[in-house]
Amino acid sequence: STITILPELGMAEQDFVADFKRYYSHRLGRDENCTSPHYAYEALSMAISDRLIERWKKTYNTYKETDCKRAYYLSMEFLMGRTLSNAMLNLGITEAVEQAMYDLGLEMEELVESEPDAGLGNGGLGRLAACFIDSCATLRLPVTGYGLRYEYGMFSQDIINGEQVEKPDHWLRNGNVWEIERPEYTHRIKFGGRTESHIDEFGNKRTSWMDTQDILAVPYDTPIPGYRNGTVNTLRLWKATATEEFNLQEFNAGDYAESVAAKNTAENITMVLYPNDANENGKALRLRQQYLLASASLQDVIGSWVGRHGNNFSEFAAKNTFQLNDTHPSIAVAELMRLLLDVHGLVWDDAWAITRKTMAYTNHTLLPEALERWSVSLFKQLLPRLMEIIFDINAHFMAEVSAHWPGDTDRLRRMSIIEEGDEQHVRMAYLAIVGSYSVNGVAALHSKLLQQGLFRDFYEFWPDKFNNKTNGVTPRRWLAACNPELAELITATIGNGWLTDLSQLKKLEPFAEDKKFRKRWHEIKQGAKQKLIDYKKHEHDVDFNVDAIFDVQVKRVHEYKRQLLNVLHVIHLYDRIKRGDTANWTDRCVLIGGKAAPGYYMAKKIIKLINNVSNVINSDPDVGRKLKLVFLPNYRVSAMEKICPGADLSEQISTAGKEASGTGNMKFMMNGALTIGTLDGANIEIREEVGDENFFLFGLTEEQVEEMSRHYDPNAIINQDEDLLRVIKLLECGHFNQFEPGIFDDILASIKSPHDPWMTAADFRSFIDAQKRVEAAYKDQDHWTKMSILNCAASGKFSTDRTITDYNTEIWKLKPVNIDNKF
Ligand code: 26V
Repeated sequence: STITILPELGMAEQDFVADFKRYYSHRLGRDENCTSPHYAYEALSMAISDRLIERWKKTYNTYKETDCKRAYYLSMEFLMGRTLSNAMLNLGITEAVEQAMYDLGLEMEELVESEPDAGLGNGGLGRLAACFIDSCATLRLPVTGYGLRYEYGMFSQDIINGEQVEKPDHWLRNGNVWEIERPEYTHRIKFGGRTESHIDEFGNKRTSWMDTQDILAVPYDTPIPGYRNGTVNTLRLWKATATEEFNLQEFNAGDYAESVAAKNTAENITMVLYPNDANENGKALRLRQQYLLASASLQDVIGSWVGRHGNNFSEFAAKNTFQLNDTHPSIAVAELMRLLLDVHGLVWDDAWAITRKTMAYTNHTLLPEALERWSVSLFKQLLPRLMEIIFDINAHFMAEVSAHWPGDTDRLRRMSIIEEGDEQHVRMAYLAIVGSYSVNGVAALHSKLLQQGLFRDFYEFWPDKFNNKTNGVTPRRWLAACNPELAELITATIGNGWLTDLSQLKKLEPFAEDKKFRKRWHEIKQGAKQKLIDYKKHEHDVDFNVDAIFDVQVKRVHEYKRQLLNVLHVIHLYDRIKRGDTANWTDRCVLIGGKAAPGYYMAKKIIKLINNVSNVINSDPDVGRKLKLVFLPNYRVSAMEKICPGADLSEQISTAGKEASGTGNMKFMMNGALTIGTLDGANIEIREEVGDENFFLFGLTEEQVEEMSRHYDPNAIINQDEDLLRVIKLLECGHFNQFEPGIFDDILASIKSPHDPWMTAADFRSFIDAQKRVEAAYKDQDHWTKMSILNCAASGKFSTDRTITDYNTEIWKLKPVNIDNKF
């Protein structure tokens, strides 16, 4: 055969194939008798990973040599999903590799599908971290992600008898070819023990933290390639291990089993991701996780600082900045103080000045139940030295506040990092604000509400600290990789500049008027819908209809996100069919997916309701093709990659003021879905970008929600709305739970409660009306396609390249670093 040179691979296809074969047969020990695609996936990933390593080392060394300012993204969650396709895309070798695999008789899709998701996150916050580090590498910014290497990621969701059943996600069972263990960068982490103080030779108080039970944090690094630019950044995840394989003392005393068991206690710390995106209050293990992340990451950065500068920290803040992904890693504020004071001998004022110039904090939620508070007694027991430092920080801070507002004791009480009460608590958000130079929200409305509500006192004190950074998503994964047909059409139309400058999608706008272009756009959308059907067919016994509106809501299940409102609309449509009110009907297929926190009773009830309603509707011959409702089990990153290209309508229907930003809304928009949504989070900015005529707006505004909550009367609303009354009556008479009496009573009660914070009944009518506008619009397919194109064309703002550029110019102030290389 002839030699095919694949320039993108930097080598001949034959050589790449030889690498693949060598890994497959020699490293993995498989041959043609092996039927599992997993090993071919592994061999291929190893061959590709080889192509990243040189660039990775080069990037690492360049950062070191140029001594550039660097940023560290501290996050308890990195919801990475799969790596293979993304690595190929960013290296620019997708087609070459596909060709090579094809020539070997292997089905690329099968290999890609055999990679497990790295589900090391709950939802929006974790996925945002993953998109951020992709954009940092693409923008050539020297940014390292620091997180935890959970042995078990986000649970896998089964639906049994309509209910969520959680299964542990042992994602590392078959190894992880993308990571490299680096035991040489292990750090020691202290827990427990006690402190002792003395006065040093210069009259400064010095404290030792002693008699601690230590564990080790071992880093595992994953390469993060930029988009075709030679940069390969690092995601460093910590695994907890025991200090010594065998505790010799106990071993010699004959307690062999005890000493091995101690290893277990240590390794438990990074065993499992907490699967809650709201309250998990007071769990000691969670605090241990947080401290491990903060301490190991800071020791890592300070360790290399000291290696170069010794104990001279005068330039530390100028060269290093830490972005805290919510309050989860905010104990880093106190840990940096401890390291500077106790380990490196700085005095308080110097250490504090450095800390305050080094830390930056992002808030991701206004929900009070998600705001972290730790009981002082637990804190003291687990981290006595850190607790002392927090009290000291607070004392200094309280003095600052009283100097500014003398005699205002109420303000002192309100702003104190320590909340008084039956039991004292540490308010982690306040620690983060006091200890950092930047505080940001994740969408314009959210940032405004932080300033006027939750953090009002702090905003008054330090207005300049506060800023907004509207979220985004990476267009590589969320358009180029997940929707190659659409990406190809876009590139053929406007060139490929959009991949690194998403604002160029604007150039698509005039093509909305081009009939041929619209036809192609529509074909691609229909193709994506068909693919989604094919992918779901084997799981669901449902007769999908590719011409129906694909109406999609996928996200964590939470009352504020109002999956319930969505179901009420579906029940209303069903009711219309049953009573024969189907003139001018538009067929609709409603897809809902998402996980509930295992302890979240109402969220689990909502999942059960969706499944029960789905069973009734989908099996009713009167309904037929007019309406389908499907619950998509085990929603995760790799599922969204298949779902978002096939969506017509994106449901973003949270109660106004409750969704900080949303990012699923952006993925759908980029893929040409239209949004039905409230004036909440980034929806507001999406609507601003695309124009009201291309967006289905409904619902109360945040102010109206606030106002109405003072005299909310859902029963009056229900009684005055015949359609809603009928829906409620269908639920009340047990139409969807004939053999399970009473199971939806709590849901009904929540809708009817004057204290329902989510105001589901209040927005029902407006939602139904907006859905009617959707149906009318969908009838004119050509016009719908126009709007679909305009949505994609207007999505440029929602690239994390823009978000990260904003973080960098306004907060981090890093210079891009060019990695020159010969590859
Ligand atoms: C809180 C907790 C509490 C303790 C247990 C574990 C845990 C895990 C996560 C959280 C906070 C979740 C906050 C969150 O995910 N916020 C979402 O952030 C997205 C990215 O900024 C944003 O788009 C969503 O609107 C917001 O809900």
